[in-house]
Amino acid sequence: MMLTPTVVTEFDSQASENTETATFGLGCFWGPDAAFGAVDGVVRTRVGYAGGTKSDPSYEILGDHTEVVQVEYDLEQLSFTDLLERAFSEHNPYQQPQKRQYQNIMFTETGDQHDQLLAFLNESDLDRDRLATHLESLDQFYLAEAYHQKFNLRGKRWITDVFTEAGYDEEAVRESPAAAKLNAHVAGHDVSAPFIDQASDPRSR
Ligand code: MHO
Repeated sequence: MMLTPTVVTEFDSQASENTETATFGLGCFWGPDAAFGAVDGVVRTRVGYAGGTKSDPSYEILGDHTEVVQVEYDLEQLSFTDLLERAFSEHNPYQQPQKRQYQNIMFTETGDQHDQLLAFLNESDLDRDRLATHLESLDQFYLAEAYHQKFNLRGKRWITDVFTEAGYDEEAVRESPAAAKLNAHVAGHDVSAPFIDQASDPRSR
């Protein structure tokens, strides 16, 4: 299936509405944005800042916040525990980067997520005494600037032109399930979506 404006809008209109969000700090947020976008059952991704006290942080004036990815997932296809497994495979839980900007933090947003986190830690073979990853409850998530969202799509005109033609503005691309899959695909992740086979740069065909 070719990547066309119609394919994109149809894919997006079929996205599950039975979703919840999960938020993780895993270093520079461009990477986990793409890694989680690849996961079946992940409907949307967005990047932002959390974990600090400064109000309205920005990339330039981050204050005490950390870069985070917010993952919106289909509750029929994925559990918070599934995402935790993925998040722990995306970082070294026994080390923290020096910069607060890049801390590894597993946030929980609900009591149920907190219960799943405790169960996950109990059942995993992680050495709790050496665990450096922070466990926090999410206070507030601040969206990052548009130019950080779906960063791997930046400059990929053969993709972004399709969204423009479909009438998407930057915010709509950020919220697009198709864009999350394409962002993961161009970052090199295995993605299953009907338009992915054909989604290659025309210059490399
Ligand atoms: N400035 C670094 C990290 C960016 S990330 C959004 C880089 O260009 O790789 O913090």
